[in-house]
Amino acid sequence: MKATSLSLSALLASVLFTAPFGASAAAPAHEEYVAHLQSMNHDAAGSATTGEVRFTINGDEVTIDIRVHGAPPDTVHWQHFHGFATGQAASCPTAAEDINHDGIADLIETGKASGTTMVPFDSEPAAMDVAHGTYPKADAHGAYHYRQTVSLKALDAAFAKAFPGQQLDLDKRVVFIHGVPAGQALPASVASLGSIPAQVTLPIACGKIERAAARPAD
Ligand SMILES: [Cu+2]
Repeated sequence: MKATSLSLSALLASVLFTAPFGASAAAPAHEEYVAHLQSMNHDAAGSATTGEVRFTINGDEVTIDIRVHGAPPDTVHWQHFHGFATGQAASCPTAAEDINHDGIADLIETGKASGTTMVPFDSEPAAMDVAHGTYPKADAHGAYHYRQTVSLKALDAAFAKAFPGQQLDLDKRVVFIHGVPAGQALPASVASLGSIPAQVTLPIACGKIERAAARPAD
């Protein structure tokens, strides 16, 4: 009787100790990336926008979590990652990007350092419809919290279709937050994309995406 219960507990112990290792060998990838948002163009925006972006990849799921503070209040904020479709790593713009010296680094001027608009953080990132997406709106205090979980496979496929031969390569991208109120006066020299008002595309914060130490899964 005693021998049986001992061998049973030995068996249980061996199952308990080996199972987690066996499970983790077969477990899907877990990766985290983070970007700390620094304000841009704060004189034109009338506020200093800061925040944090976190990407958590668990197998086929990628969760994008964006917390923003100090943005122009009661305003919709376009947000995307920008980058180069050439393999070059993007960086956040500096004062040197204000090519026409109007005191503002507009969206077009940021292209040299940060590349082009790539993936929108709207209600449907994998649809990659930058100009027609539904983006978050800051509250009366200029804060918002955006969180979306999307299929990594779907996002990869949409990205490869839009940028042939390129991969998401998060650690080569930067996150941009855009937008000041529609009625806000901006110099005529502030350029935008096509017919989209400069108030919509004005960059107000940027953060470089970096690989972060993965937190243990719960
Ligand atoms: Cu953008």
